[in-house]
Amino acid sequence: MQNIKEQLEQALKSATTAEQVEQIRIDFLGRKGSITLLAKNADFSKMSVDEKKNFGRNLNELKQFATQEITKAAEACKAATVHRKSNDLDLTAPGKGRRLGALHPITLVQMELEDIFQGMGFSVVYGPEIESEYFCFEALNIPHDHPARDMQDTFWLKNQLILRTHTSANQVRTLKRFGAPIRAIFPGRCFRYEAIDPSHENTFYQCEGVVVDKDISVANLVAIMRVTLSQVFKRDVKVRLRPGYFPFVEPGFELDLNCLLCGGKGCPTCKNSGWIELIPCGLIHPEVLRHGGIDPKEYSGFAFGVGLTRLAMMKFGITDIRYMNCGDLRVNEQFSTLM
Ligand code: FA5
Repeated sequence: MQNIKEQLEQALKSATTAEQVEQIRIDFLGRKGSITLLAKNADFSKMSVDEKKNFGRNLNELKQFATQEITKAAEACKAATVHRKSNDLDLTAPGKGRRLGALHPITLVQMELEDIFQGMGFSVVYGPEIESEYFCFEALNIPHDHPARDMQDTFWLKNQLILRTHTSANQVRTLKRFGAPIRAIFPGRCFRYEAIDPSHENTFYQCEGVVVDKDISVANLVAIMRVTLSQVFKRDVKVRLRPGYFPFVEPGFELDLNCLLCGGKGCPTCKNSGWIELIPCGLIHPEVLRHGGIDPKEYSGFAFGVGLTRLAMMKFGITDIRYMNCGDLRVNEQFSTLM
């Protein structure tokens, strides 16, 4: 018994894991363990009464000792494991479970435009993406035989509604709702049934703007555009107007930006012209004002339609429009820190 006790103490000293302690329990107290076999193999017939008593008492003490020591060792192993695990936990390590997204480059530019225009007293108004033919075309003086109303250019829904092809659809809605005088921008998503290439998408963003007040002229339009673009590109910019045709403005223009890359000398980006076509605009057609419930004899106004997607591409140097809708977070992550 003394031998077995010493063997047990030795074994427990070198055990470091709960599994090793469990094996020791099996080796000593299990069905075939050395302590269990002591009792099974004892030849009581050859023992005196006193020897039997002694044997029984010593065996019980050994069992108790073994049980106690093994339990102690098992608890010590358990505590050591918890301690080891909590030591592995580094509360200062950066989180790795959740990945935060980033704002889309178009959203960044939209938010910037909203700030700039709000600073000039404009309201921001959002219109519906699903529109009626009336607001998208008819109220804007776009006749029935105009190609924009063709199935080839417009997504028609089954209920005769359409996906708006431009944010100009919100002009008459807003004039009807708020009346004159008004300064407002309408940023939003537009849809055209177009073949996709590096500069054309079927789903893109525009930011429309209108100002209606007394004595509004082309000079006001140019001033607002120049201030806005200077703030967007964070430097003084030059702009020019060329004639352009849109049925809902008269006169209509294409506003060009002096090329920021070559300073107007001519480069591949501006196709050697020194100018980049940027914002279609013009004075609001009297017919459109009338649809909006505004008397064109009393009020005049201007409207413009910035291609927000293309503006974001210019601002961030994105060369292919297809990155914009690809849904890959790696695209977004590159721009959120640049503003
Ligand atoms: C219009 O949509 C007019 N509603 C703009 C306007 C507003 C004129 C107010 C006058 C007064 P346009 O079709 O040119 O015009 O589009 C305006 C801008 O939207 C373009 O300059 C371009 O930047 C952007 N755009 C048009 N089609 C696409 C497309 N498929 N993909 C990406 N951007 C586009």
